[in-house]
Amino acid sequence: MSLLLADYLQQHSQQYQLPAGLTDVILSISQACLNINHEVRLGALDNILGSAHTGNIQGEEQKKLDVLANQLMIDALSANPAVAGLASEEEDTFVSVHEEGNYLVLFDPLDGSSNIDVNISIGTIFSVLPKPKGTLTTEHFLQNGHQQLASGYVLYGPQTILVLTLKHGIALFTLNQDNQFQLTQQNPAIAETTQEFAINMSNQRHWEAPMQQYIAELLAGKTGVRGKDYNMRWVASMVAEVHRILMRGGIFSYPKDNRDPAKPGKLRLMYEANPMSLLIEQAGGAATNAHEDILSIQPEGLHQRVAVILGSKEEVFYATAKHANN
Ligand code: AHM
Ligand code: MG
Repeated sequence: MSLLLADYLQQHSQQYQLPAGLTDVILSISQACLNINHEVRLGALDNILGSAHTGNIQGEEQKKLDVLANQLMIDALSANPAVAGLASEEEDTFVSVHEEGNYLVLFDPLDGSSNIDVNISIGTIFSVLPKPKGTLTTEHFLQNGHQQLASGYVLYGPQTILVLTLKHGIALFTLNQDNQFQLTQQNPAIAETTQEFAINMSNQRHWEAPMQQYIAELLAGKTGVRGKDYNMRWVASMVAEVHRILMRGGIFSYPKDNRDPAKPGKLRLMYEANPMSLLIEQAGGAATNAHEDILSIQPEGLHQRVAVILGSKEEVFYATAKHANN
């Protein structure tokens, strides 16, 4: 298992006849993540903690590291002629890169921003789409999640781990002492059943009735209709939650709530929900917005928000079915 990322990509691309240039795009993303990782590891030593005193288009306060990670991604992708354009959670609109490029890259440069300053796991999430013909427009990015050619994340945790799918299974790489991503696991399978859930319970009173009922059933444990006790976890970094689910199963939800009708959920379809849902499906799990598969949703805007329920199949189907008449 001493295969490095570049060798893995070459082998994988030959085996599955992947389109030219795709693996180079993955290498550019991984290079940006190495640079982000370097900054994350230095923290206060490189003055990267704290607020940037700016806001993004979604009205969220940006941390210094949000801004820096975004720039590192843009720099690495702009240097790759195969990239036609990119879209980021931190940019107002898409960015045109190379007219001749064949790929669009969408990303959340620094996921779990509230955890930056407290030294808890954070990550970078990415999605690669084919570039349709013609001068780049927003519509070119609004492809459903099934159209993704690749997706993945880098988790800046106790170890730095890259998790990648090119739609032929999943590969996990751990950053080694030579600062290179080394293959350490392939094709983890998410258990169909689970006794662990992740949700921000402080929002409970804002959820729709079916989600309230579902979580009440889990909390009732052995004495309730589910007949088993459940454990709860909430890291507040989606990357860390998805990684836990890949490793030991579970269900994660950031449901729709009634705080702001313009925001059906907190997470972003294009930068968070779609790339994570592709990984989860490749690992045998499921991902819905409580009504339909996330990957089938026709996007209407770059920064569109969506409700998310993902993880172990049986649990996701159970929670989704509760919303059937909603
Ligand atoms: P971010 O991209 O601004 O960091 O927001 C996304 C994060 C997810 O990683 C996490 O699941 C969720 O927001 C946490 O939200 P909350 O702070 O409401 O618990
Ligand atoms: Mg995020």
